[in-house]
Amino acid sequence: MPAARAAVALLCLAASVTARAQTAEIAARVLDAQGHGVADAVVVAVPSDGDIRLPSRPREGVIDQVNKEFTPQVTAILVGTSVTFPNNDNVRHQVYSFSPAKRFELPLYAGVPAQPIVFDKPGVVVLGCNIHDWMVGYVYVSESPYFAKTDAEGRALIAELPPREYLVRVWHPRFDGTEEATARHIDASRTKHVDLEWKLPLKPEGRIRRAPTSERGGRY
Ligand SMILES: [Cu+2]
Repeated sequence: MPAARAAVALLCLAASVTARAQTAEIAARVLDAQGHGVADAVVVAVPSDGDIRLPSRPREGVIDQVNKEFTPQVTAILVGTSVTFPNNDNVRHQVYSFSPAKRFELPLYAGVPAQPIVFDKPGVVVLGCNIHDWMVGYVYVSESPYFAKTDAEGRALIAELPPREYLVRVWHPRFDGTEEATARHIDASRTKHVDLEWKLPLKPEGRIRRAPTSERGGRY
């Protein structure tokens, strides 16, 4: 019965097109109090019913050390991601964190440490280096697979959201407030595109000054 088979095929095609068309996207914009775009903010959409399905494939990330800085300075990953910390400098680093979401220390090393660090709890992990006090990095460990980091203009896109309800939050290392206070509710089953904008008060940058450079005789 070719006609019946063709009808079934058409139905399947229609169903798959509908399923694909049903995903939504969030175009987020994060601004500071003066209205300038804020880079390195993490926008995360968490299903409101708390039913989070994590992808089963292994997840890997890299946080480099270049010119005695963490690169990138802010990294957003999904919970369960293994991260390696290659050292691209010709000095040794000793990377550590005291954050409750992940306490660890990589003994003084050069090159690529053998063991990656698995970030197995959601939260913010602040990175430091015991040798270079000014080195500060942040790992945002997301409980939800739907997240993105803002670009230099403060824009981030979260695409292919299944049609459900979400709470969308923002985090930034200098945000002067709680992540929970930024939460917005959206219903991705009713719309395909949502524009969200946040204006965040940011604390001034309070970075530790770098040690003298080697040209001036510093031993770092
Ligand atoms: Cu270091």
